[in-house]
Amino acid sequence: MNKTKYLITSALPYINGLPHLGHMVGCLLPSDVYARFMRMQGKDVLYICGTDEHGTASEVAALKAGVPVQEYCDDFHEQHKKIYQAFNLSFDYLGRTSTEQNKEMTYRIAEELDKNGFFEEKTIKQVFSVDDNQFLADRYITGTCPHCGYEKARGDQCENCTKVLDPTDLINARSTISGSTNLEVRETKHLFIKLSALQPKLKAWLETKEFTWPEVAYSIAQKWLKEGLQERCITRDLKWGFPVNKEGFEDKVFYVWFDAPIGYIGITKQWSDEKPAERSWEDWWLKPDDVHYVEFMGKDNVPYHTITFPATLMGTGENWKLVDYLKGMSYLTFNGGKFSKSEQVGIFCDQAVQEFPADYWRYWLMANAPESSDSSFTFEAFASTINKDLNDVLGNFINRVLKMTTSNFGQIVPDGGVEGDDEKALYTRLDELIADYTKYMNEMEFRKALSTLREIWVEGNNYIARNEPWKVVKTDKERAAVILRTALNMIPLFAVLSAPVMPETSEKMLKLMNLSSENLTWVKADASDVLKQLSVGHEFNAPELLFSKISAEQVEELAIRYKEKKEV
Ligand code: B3M
Ligand code: ZN
Repeated sequence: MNKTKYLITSALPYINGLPHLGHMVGCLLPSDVYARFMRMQGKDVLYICGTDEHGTASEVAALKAGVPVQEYCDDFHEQHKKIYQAFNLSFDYLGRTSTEQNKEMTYRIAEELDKNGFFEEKTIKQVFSVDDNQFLADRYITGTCPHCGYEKARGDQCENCTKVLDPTDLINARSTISGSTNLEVRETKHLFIKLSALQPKLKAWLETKEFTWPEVAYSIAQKWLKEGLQERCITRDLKWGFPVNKEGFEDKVFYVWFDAPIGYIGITKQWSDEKPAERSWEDWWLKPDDVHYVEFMGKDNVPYHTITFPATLMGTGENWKLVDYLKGMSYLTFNGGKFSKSEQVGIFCDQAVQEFPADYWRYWLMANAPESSDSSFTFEAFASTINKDLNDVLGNFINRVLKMTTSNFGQIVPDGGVEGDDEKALYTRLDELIADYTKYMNEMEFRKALSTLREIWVEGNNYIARNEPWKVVKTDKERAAVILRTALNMIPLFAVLSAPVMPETSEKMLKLMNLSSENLTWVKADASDVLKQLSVGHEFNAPELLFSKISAEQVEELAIRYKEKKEV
């Protein structure tokens, strides 16, 4: 693939409430790591995210908070932004789905679909709450999932089995607004997108992804196709949303899942409107040939991104950019159970960065990313990884090398000696590992990538342990200079390789070595060259601890405070 423009999107988190670690690892963080990696590879990256603001989720939340929904969204957009900054997410633009730009894109796409005959008007039966005097769309209705029996399924989707639902499917339905069960079924007219008419085109396109997409993404899409695509209702009887731009539907709004993915385009337009010097949004969305588009999301969002959104774009007949690679993630559980906003179980991202530096979370979450299956967070596992990988392996290596060099040669890269067989063996080993690491990052195999990164750090420690410079220096100062010089050169190498995952730590490592962290580029040369880049006599700074350990007492206390364990 020789495309150089990389369009990268993270699923747009719902604005209601704040994201927890599950959201962070489900789309935000892996997309950031990938975007950083691609930029370091010299690719032309546009990395887009935003808040998903329409729909009943935000209306319900605003209602509970007792504020107008617009105000609620303005406030929470800022809160989301702060959290993403604290996690060092490097979006080129963090936009919103409720903007004029997104309205313009939504209208444009809807008009084309309509013109091409992919809309159908239907009078349907919807649940109406007599006590609330309104139709209960999507999350305004709660009940038991007819597929899996989950009792808190919402009208649009069951979060337990991920099946997409219709509000009338629910058993024992009740109003989310008032709890009322005084519900009636009434008739109302809506717009549907004829997915069935788009099925052949969609199927042909999806088949080209068979061996390239992760299993979780491809199989979900296939399952939908096999079941046969139904018409999907894309309008709602609500106030909050984009009013439908079609005669006879002025009192309805578009369904949130219609305008949310269009939001990727609307947000790109927001970005290009604010930064006129940059290329226009059309370069990324309407001239697809030189763009490679990668989407990140949790598995529950996969049907919308493999079926409904591509079909929507295809139906316009315009040459829209469709996703090339879809990274679908499984779930992160909290001590084996669900993270829950409503029950306040789990760790929310704003709390997380108050407990530990962002890089601890970034490293742990990526090393344990729920890729092929769910993974579970526990404070014990978290502490163990931080203590072993970051403190004992990486931190300890850097600290020892800087200290040993300082006490024997001063705070400079020492001169003398020539490298021997052990250095050559090290170069070979590092070349192999770096090639693997780069490959895994390119393939977005994050768990494998991170375990390889760790192996690279381990090589540093092994090299020191094998060569014992603290002993050698007493008898052969030239040899000790070679060993420490080689080890010192590993610090900037490790900083570069760690940068996509731990940007702050990488910067600190480079600062220790008096090197700039601006515009870092990926390792291109062989280790034999890379490990000679620091010139003899180059000064470095006094070591400072990069990480600190998490004690067993801390783990115990955190587990109780975050309700991982019951207090005894
Ligand atoms: N807001 C669901 C979520 O936050 C939804 C994603 C939209 S992506 C266009 O998980
Ligand atoms: Zn279910």
